[in-house]
Amino acid sequence: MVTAKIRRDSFVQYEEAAAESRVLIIMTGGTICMRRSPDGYVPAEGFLDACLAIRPSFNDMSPPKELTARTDSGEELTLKSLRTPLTSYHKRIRYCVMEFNPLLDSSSINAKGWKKIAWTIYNNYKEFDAFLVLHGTDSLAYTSSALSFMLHNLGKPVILTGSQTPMTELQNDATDNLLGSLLIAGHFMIPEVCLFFNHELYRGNRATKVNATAFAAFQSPNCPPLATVGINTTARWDLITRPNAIERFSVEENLDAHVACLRIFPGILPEMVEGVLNLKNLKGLVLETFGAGNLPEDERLISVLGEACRRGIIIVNVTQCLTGTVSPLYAPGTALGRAGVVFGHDLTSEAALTKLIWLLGKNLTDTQIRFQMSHSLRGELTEQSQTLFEHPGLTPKMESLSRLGYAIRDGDLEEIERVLAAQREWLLNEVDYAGRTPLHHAAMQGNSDVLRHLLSRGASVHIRNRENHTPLYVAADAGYPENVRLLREAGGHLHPDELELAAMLKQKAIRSSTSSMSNSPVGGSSSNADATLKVPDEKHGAGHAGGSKIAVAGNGVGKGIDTEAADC
Ligand code: ASN
Repeated sequence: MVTAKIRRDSFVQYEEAAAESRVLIIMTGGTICMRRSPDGYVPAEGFLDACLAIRPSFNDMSPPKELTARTDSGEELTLKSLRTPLTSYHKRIRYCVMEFNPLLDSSSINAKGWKKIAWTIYNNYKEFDAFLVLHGTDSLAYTSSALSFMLHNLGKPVILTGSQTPMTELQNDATDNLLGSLLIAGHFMIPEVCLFFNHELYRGNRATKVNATAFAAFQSPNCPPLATVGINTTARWDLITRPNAIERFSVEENLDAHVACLRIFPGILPEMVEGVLNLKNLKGLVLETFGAGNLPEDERLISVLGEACRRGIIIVNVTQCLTGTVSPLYAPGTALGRAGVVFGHDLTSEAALTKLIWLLGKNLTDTQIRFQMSHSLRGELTEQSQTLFEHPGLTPKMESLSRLGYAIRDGDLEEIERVLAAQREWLLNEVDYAGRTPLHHAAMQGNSDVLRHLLSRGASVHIRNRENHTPLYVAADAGYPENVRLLREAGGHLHPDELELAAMLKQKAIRSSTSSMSNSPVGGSSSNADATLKVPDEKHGAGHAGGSKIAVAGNGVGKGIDTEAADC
């Protein structure tokens, strides 16, 4: 009896101790939130209460908590949050929904809407572990492509999803799409802009809508899914790209939408193409050609295109086919290349168009834009020489991970490189029994070269260990200022909860140092109260200068966290 009670109690404790990840759901509109009306489906407000609160898989019925979030313009909102039941990864996901006003059918979204989403993510980057963007399916692949370029040095998951039928309908795909993306966002550190649909997670700039009515509405024709949700969720860590510059997350919002897209068809006349190329202020054109990059053999057509290239219009050749790449395989394609048209390899039209809009906004020279258009910047195209890495025959993960652990401890950069060789960067996101990644280990030791090296290989600064701490907290707690500096430069930040914890530890330390002073015959202070470390204040989001000074003297909790006013 007693043993059973102890077992039950410790099980309850185990369940209660589960970590929570925080996800911000940004609702832009689309079918997922629509309701029937006499005029047909229209977007409707109140998604959290109408669609999520009533479903047990989205609501464990614990009392809703209020979370603070910021709009794209920085205005602070208090939002009701709900929590999922315990997941099979022993976590719960807490989320809230920020609704845009007005909610849009996605056929009306444009660059202004992309900026609004980008700044909403930026302004909430520190408070949430991941972001879900709910969006209509019609232009979903355009928005996910655009965001993949605009979100620079993204270190956290941003997943876009929507549905073909509203969540309020009995038979719908919205529930699965939303739950699947929420589970991936809450558990997997995939620091890319992704599109989730019908159990598959695609790189956002590789996806395209292929079906107007089926639930399997999207495909990623030239790049396998980054993750697949089934009984188990499997991620292709070998394909996932990560920022590898030691720089913070930022938004590149300058977009120049003076672009057009033209589909070549049999019998197209040169004057039609000329008409488009003479549009006022046109700066770029995505040319959807036949097969491997062909168009009708007509000298006038080539000369119209060549003349536009000489005027500085950037013309990008992509294929009308769903799969495959353009290349100078046939004479007309070669002629296009000679005329100055850029080969877009296997870019989707959505990715080509949005990449062009983004590059044109960056104040680059024509040569730079042409070069960048035909090279992969965010994994959006397959450069011809690139071979995709497959890893079925690897040595066991744990063996590599423990070799890496020893190399980090010993500061042996050569061994680290050997273990990470052959593109095994996926190892960087693996965790040990305490949920620590190699970066957590590196943060806890004094050789900052090791930390720098792992960061430059793409290690994420945002993964939390079992105690819910990122490498930055661990470095601060261990007392390594150089590690703290590097991690902050790479975009690491403290969560408001960690600041709260730091404040509580401070109180505890003050109490115990006061009592030890009164007990001490020489009136000393606690042993390592002076070994504090400066961590700039994280409490304020973008655009908030200043902050509080919370000095926490370590007292049995490492050397302590000291947060100090700084503009982050
Ligand atoms: N027209 C809708 C939209 O794109 C289609 C959908 O979401 N399934 O907003």
